[in-house]
Amino acid sequence: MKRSTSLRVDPSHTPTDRQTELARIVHSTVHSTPVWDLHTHLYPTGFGSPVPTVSDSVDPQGLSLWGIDELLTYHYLVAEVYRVVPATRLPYEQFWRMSKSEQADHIWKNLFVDRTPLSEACRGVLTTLSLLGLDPNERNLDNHRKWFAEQSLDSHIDRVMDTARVSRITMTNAVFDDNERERWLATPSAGADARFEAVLRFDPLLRDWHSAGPKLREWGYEVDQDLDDKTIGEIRRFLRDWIGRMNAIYCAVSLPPSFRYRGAEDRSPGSTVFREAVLPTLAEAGLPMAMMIGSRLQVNPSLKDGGDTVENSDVASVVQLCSDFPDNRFLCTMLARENQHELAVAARKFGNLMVFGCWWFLNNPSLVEEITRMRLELLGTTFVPQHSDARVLDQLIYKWDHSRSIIAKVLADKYADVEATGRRVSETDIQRDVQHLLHGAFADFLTP
Ligand code: RAT
Ligand code: ZN
Repeated sequence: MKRSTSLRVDPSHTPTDRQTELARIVHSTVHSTPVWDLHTHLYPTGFGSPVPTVSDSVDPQGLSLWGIDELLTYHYLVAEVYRVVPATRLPYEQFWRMSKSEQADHIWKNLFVDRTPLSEACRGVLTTLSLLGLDPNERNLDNHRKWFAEQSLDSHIDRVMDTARVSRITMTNAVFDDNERERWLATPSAGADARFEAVLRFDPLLRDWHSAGPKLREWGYEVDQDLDDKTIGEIRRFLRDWIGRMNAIYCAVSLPPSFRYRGAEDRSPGSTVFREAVLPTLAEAGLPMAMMIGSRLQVNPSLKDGGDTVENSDVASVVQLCSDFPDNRFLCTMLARENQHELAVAARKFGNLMVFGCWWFLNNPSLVEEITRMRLELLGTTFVPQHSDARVLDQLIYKWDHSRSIIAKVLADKYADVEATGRRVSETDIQRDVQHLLHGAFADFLTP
């Protein structure tokens, strides 16, 4: 049988005209297709903002972060500036006593002016400024500050979502955080913004029942430390109340590398709460459970949010949960590079497992490329390639711009491989696949 050879990969690696054309279509489709960002730490205006502007009132404890000073004091950059100006020269307590603007000036000078901003977190600030029409070559922050102060948060949210082509932002709503919980109670409509969706996050419930229990009691739930039937019922009521109050689209926890789930005999408090209270409540509500596994907290507490690290986790526990709870759906991301292959293989075995994102220390171009390529090879388009984890609104711009370029690069290679077999890939095929990766896989998993 005669086969077309025109699309076979050129051994000299010079792309054929068709490969160049394919890459062009894929890049433009990936960059223009709206994405549903399934995990961020962003908030609508209803949660207040500490960022001063000419039009918004300042709420010093407000949760909605944006603007140049917040971009530069992102915890990824605080950790990086301590690589070049160590604590022996600037003690941590002194840094934390500085105003936000002084911290930002310190980071700008040391990472962006005195050195080439090569790291991914530094490059992200440059991309963000550039795509907002600001000059990334400024020696000081005066002009950037002036520009941000002239914006209003509400319209800036629209501008950023438009620039990043983010159609929906998923929040992380930590019910054990007093500042956040009290805002939901005081202003039940705080989360009511069509651009945002809520997620009920309750790490202490699974990580530290001994501190979570007394909190629940304080909030009016009749729980006992020893997890009797009545206590399980009360934890379920607590979850139902907060799912309803937030109108949460899923529930989430971050779990340590040491997290293990060993089935029905596993009587540890965390596993008992998970098995008997959390998962039945979620199955009943029809909501997925997101597990972000692998961050070891506070190995250097002086860095605050930047003080956590990564360690290998246990994919077997995820497999056990997916197998033991077929009526539950699990979203899962893991922090260690070493866990990625095993997790993708687990997703081949369980339809109730959706792998998502290249989380935190994995959100670097080299690792996003490797992980996305491997996932496409094992899972086709049945995974969510990325989430932003943005803590500062403007970060949506760079996190999505950088991730989209890599997703497009990997997809273009994969389409070329498909075409090398003689099978044609149409523009409609590409649009359907990209829409699925950036929106549909998650949306379908929410409402199967
Ligand atoms: O990526 C981050 O900013 C981390 O500090 C965490 O917030 C992590 O993403 C989490 O959700 O726990
Ligand atoms: Zn996060």
